[in-house]
Amino acid sequence: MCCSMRPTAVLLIALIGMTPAASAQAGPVPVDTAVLAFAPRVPLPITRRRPARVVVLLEAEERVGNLDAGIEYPFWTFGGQVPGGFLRVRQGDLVEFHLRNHPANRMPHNIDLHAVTGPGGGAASSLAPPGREAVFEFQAAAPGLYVYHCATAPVGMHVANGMYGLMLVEPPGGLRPVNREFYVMQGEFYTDSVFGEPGLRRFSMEKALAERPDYVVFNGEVGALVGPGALTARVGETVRLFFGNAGPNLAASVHLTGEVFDRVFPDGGQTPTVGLQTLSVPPGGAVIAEFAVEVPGTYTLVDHAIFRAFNKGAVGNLRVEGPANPKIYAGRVSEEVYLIEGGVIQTMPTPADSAARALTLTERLDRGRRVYGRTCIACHQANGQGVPGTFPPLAGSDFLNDNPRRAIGIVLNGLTGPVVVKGTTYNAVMPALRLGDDDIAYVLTYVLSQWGNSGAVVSREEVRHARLCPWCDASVPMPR
Ligand code: HEC
Ligand SMILES: [Cu+2]
Repeated sequence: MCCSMRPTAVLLIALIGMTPAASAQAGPVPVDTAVLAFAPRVPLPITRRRPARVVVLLEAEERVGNLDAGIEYPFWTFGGQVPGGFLRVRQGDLVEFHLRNHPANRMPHNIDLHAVTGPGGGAASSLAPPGREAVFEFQAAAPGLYVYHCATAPVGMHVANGMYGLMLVEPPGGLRPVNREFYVMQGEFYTDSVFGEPGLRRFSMEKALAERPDYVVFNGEVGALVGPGALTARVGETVRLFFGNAGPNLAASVHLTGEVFDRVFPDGGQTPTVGLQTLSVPPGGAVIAEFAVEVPGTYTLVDHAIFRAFNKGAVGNLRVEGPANPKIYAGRVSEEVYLIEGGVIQTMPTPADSAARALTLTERLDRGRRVYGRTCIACHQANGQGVPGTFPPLAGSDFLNDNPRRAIGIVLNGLTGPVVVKGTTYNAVMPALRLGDDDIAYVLTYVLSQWGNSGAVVSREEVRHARLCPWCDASVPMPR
């Protein structure tokens, strides 16, 4: 639920007045129009050199959006996106905060800003039922980077559904200039299904209580910072990352592969630490990390609690372009992005799931492409070309095309021991994959339709048959 929908959605912050001390020096009251930027964007630095009254309009909006391709979730948001708009003010500003609750919403909402000194961070003063607006004022007294979030009961559910964002209070002199600034926020999603299952998902209280998210993502969506969403910079530039962790449960271990964070302000505070590798960011915490990029290539931002990265979504990319820098790094420059592997790898198959409606061949191929993209691609690669010596190719595989039904057993039960594909012997392990009958039929039909393969079609009946009667085909191993 990110940048694609409303990349530059803008909320107004108007300067409508000045503190007495400021207006003494001021002349005519300046009218400033600033924006609450949406991730990964950050509002421009404050150039004002004195405090002001800043009016903020932020609207709570409940809306269905994408948690991943083909996977929807009923998000609750600040400003229509997850994370909510990034608010940037200056130390000493008086913030007049208007929280609106969209009339089409069903829930009351409020806001707790960690930058606020006062009860509940503003929560009690800002509670608004659908169709109402609450207004309160506070002084941005202490510089730093702060999380804000909804704090309406059940609090955890409002946070888990996406109601959070970051607020930066700049010190009077501003932050030191950099070339790029990015806004990234980590959050968990607890659903009524498993990672990668298409459809409209719902919040699972059971999993939230058990602290077992299906998704851990950056900026509200699997892949928000991958491919066209990747962060970009050029060799020689300096980058500042504003990283927040919404939780609601898990501490983040923020790491950027191939980079050292030069200057870090732990918990968004005032004293920098130099030369860090992995940043601990608690739920409800944030960090400012600055670094120079010296070598071109694709860098990967992860939660280094690594299953969250490769299997639950917490991966993003920073693409650095520019001339090579052999003094610092002389190896091959990687252009490859890390791929999400998903959570379906298991040792034992589960019973068939049955999605009823018969799909057209085009629909089945489309489903198959998705299953491939979240399951097989991690090993067999984007165009089925495999990895020499490790993962056999599916593209033009004589082994596959000679006996497509044998492949059903391979996906169901895994494969180990020597296998000859296009004249080369592979001897590795493919784990059994926890996929339903339909998905296995779709993915094999898809694979067989691609990359010079035979075009054979695999039906769910054949898959069911193979599952129920694995010994019917001697090439399929017996289940344990
Ligand atoms: C974790 C890595 C991994 C994943 C994920 C994976 N495979 Fe494999 N696959 C392998 C390995 C390794 C082999 C070779 C096993 C051996 O040497 O016995 C293999 C072999 C095969 C073969 C037979 C050899 C060939 O090239 O024709 C087929 C067919 C196949 N996989 C299909 C799939 C499909 C379809 C998926 C997704 C639903 C999938 N695999 C997911 C690792 C994987
Ligand atoms: Cu709320």
